[in-house]
Amino acid sequence: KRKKYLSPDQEAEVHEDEIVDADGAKISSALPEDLPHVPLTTYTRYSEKEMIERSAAFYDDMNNRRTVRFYSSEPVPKEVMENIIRTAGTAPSGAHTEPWTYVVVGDKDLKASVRQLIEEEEEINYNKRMGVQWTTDLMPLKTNWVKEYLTTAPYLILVFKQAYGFNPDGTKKNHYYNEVSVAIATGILISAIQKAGLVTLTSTPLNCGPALRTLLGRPNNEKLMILLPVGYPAKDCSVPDLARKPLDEISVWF
Ligand code: IYR
Repeated sequence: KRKKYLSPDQEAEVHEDEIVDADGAKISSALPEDLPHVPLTTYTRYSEKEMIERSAAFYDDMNNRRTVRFYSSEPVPKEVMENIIRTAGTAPSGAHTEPWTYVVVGDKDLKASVRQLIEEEEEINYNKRMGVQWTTDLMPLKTNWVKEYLTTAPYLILVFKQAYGFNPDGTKKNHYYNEVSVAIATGILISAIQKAGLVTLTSTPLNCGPALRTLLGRPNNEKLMILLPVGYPAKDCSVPDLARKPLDEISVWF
């Protein structure tokens, strides 16, 4: 019986090369223990001039992003949606667990079911659950419980976090930092939508998670984080006239 030190303050016991916890249960690494490390071949170094141009151009593109609540029903190529989801899947995640499931709904009837479920719940949210302060704060944005975009937008993306996963042997797999990993991935998803020339809305349907999970047949380890309609803006689309904080208000430099 010998002890294996995993980190200075954490120890586990090793029996015949198996790591076991205090109760004798086997602990297996989610990634292969002999995972090879290979040279970084995907990095591109740019000149300072190129870096300044590229970062300024990307800022410009991202600064033109607006949250959109009015959508055209014009269809979007499925291949674009696939690329957007692939891009979100490039996000970093705790111990490379990739704790996300993107449920992409293009089916008309299913979008109608999602809309019905959310509007029923949101009416209660606006009238009872959110309270006067919250609904007053939202008044300038002119939002309410009627969510036409849920049926007009060609696609809805429902982002689920996987609170935990499963190893091939059926044991539970820890998903470290799953919430922040999914938040990072959603930021990349929004950027990909902008880059593709489409618009979206980061909506957070309150109290709808479990019912939507059931409707979409997702398992218990998944929790709805955010719902994004994706498409082109409606011809007469308007947005609130908001400004963003300048650099010196969002940063401190030493
Ligand atoms: N989820 C509701 C309410 C809502 C909440 C916030 I904070 C907003 O910035 C906008 C809306 C809705 O989708 O209407």
